[in-house]
Amino acid sequence: MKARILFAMAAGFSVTVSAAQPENVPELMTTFGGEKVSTLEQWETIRAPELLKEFTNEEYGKRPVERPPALVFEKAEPDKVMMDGKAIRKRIRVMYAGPYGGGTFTFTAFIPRQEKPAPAFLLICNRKPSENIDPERQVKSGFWPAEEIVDRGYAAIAFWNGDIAPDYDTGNRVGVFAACENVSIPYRPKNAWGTLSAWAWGASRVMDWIETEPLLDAKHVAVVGHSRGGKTALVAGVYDKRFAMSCSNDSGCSGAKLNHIDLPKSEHLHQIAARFPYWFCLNYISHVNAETAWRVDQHEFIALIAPRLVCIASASEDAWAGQEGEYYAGLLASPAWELYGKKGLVANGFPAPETPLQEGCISYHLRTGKHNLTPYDWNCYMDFADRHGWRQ
Ligand code: GTR
Repeated sequence: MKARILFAMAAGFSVTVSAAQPENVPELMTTFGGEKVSTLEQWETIRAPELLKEFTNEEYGKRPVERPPALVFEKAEPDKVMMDGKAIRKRIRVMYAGPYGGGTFTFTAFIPRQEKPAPAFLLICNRKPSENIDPERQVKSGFWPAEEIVDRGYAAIAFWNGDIAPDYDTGNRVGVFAACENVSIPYRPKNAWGTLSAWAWGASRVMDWIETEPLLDAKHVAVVGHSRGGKTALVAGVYDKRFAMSCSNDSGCSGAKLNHIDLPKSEHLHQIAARFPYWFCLNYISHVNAETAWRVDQHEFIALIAPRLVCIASASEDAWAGQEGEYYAGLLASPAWELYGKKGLVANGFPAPETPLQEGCISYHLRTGKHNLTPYDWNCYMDFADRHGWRQ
C-alpha cells in the first residue's frame, strides 16, 4: 500500500487518500448464527433476507407502503421536442394517496428520439432544482448533463428529493410521511422509515411510470445520486429490484463507505446522526460510537444489490466520504456476485484517479477533484452501461 502511494506521488498524481486497511469487518458469507454461506440458495433464502431485515430495522427503516393502491400519472405539460430535435421531453405529475393523505410531485424525462425503447438514467436530485435539473434547459449544470446523456442514447430523467420529503428535521411528519402515517400520534416506531428511504420510494414511483412508457426500456434503468442522493440510490437499488443499476456518487458514511476502516477525516455515525437523524430510523442512534461493534457493515448492504450492477465513485479531495472505505466496501461485497457466477469489483489495489475499474458487475472510479457529481462521473456510469450491452 505504501509503495502505491510513493509511486503515485512520483508519477505526479494528487492522491489525498490514506493507506488505511479494513479491520475486523463482519463476514459477508457467515450468517448471524455463525454458519458459512457457500451456495446461492443459502444466500437467497437465509443470508440476504437476514441482512435486509437488519438494515431495515436498524438503519433505513421500514416503509409502511410500497406502491400505493392510489397512484396516478398525468402529463403536467404537453410533450415537447427539444434539444435540437434530439429528445422528446415529458413532464409527468405523480399523484398518490396513502391511508392518511395524499401527495404529488412532478418529474422530467428527456427521451432520445430513436427507433428502439431507450435505456435510462434516473437522477435523484438533491441540489436546487432550478439550477440543476431545469426542464427548460435554460440553465445547464454538469450535475445533470442531460444533453450529453441523450447524445449517448440514454434517457435523462430527474426528480427533486425535496418534493417527496423535505431535507430538514421535521421528525418525518410531512411529505410522503404524512400520507402514509398517522402523524397525530406523537411517536414513531423505532424502525419506521427515514428520509433516505422516502426519497428512494420516490424513485420507485418514477420507475412505476417508466414501466408504462413504451419509449423507455424499463429493463435497463439506472438510479443515480450524489452524496445523500448516492446513499439513496443504494437504498433504491436494494429495495427495488427493477433498477438494473445503482450509481452511488460520493455517498460516504451510511452509503458506500465501510465503517470498519480507520479514516479519521471521514464522516462517522456520531456526526451524521447528530446532523441528519431523520435520514434514518430511530434505532440507528444505538450504533453511534459503536459502529464497529455492530454485526453488519455497508459492504453487506451493497451486496444486497447482487447480481445487478453497482457503480461506486469517489473524488480525490473528498476525504469526508472516505474514498478507500468506499472502494473496500465494493471489494468486500463482491462474493455475493460470485455466487451468481459473476464478478463483483475486479481490482488490483486502490486505483489511481481517472482509471475506472469496470471489468466486473461493480464499477469503481476515483475522480480528481472535489465532492461533486460531474460529467466525468456520468460518462463512467454510461460507459459501464454500454459495456453491459444497454444500447444493443
Ligand atoms: C454532508 C453529510 C454527508 C453527505 C453530504 C451531502 O453534510 O455529512 O453524509 O450526505 O452532506 O449530501 O452533500
